Amino acid sequence: MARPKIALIGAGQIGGTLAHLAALKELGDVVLFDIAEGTPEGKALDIAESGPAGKFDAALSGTQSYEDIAGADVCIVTAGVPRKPGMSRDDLLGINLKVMKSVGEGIRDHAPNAFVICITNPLDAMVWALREFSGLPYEKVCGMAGVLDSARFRHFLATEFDVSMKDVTAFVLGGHGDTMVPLVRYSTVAGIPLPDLVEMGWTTQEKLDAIVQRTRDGGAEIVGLLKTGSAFYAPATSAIEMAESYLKDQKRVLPCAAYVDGAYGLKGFYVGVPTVIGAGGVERIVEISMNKDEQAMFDSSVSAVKGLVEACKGIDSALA
Ligand code: A3D
Repeated sequence: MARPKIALIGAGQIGGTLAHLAALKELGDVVLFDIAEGTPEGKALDIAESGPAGKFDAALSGTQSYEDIAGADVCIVTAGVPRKPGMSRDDLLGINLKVMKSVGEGIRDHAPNAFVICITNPLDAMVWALREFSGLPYEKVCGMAGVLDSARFRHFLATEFDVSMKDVTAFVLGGHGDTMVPLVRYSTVAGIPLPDLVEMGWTTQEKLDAIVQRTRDGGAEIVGLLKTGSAFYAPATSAIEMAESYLKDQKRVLPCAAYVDGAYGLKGFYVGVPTVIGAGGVERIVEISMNKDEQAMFDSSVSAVKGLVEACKGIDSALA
């Protein structure tokens, strides 16, 4: 059987890391697409040359032509511009919306059967736009943010408790932005919810609150340290986890930006919710119950996402 084909649209910091991880994990052959001439070709060749020492079999190529993504099983989209210090994700809206138009049309024309994972910011609005421009089924287009935000939360918790991150589960819902909702009640160490761990004296409520805030600010913390560009190792690893679940029909329960059509009483846009990702794409949205405070945080996150989608619709008519 032929290897799956993975098209990476955008060969920048995240795109290059995605290509390396996909090759190391032998998820399939990789095509890197970018408008910057030489960048995708150079990264593809460099990673291909690491194959003998890295002990993987995967074909890698770089291109400026959408024809080369033909028949892709998975497309991961990072094309666009990342944040600079002092910028919010939302500042990227206008410029990256134009990019989503060309990328969406490229995928529509050449890889209409692909499972598409958007990473470009502002995430919840860009994945909505990408779906609109590509016209692909809603369940085949989703956004990566929740896996990353939850991974950051898990990392901070594992460090605080001095336990393996493998035993820490955590849920972060809502939009990928300052209003994201780390759900403390649904986050556990080996099944023990965080509030119980506070009672057991493993940490204090103050420390837990600080970890929640650090998770919300996780992207900005890296932007501040790097000074040019934003995080790329953890975002790429998170998207690869989603792609792998699709390609291997693992049916992992992963938080991602999914299209809501009635779930959580919401309709008509993308927002971060727990999902099941398998061969059908986003096969299911898991509806958890929220208490009053959690619901209020989720509602405010949803209204921030809706505002961005409305702003896109305004610019979108100008792009038409
Ligand atoms: P960067 O290294 O700048 O790569 C972006 C690439 O996109 C560059 O190589 C550009 O040449 C290319 N590009 C620009 N326009 C086009 C186009 N029209 N078609 C094809 N390629 C194009 O950025 P990055 O890889 O660090 O980040 C990529 C995106 O991911 C940014 O929008 C970030 O804000 C976003 N991001 C999202 C998360 C989430 O958790 C959602 C995390 C980190 C970064």
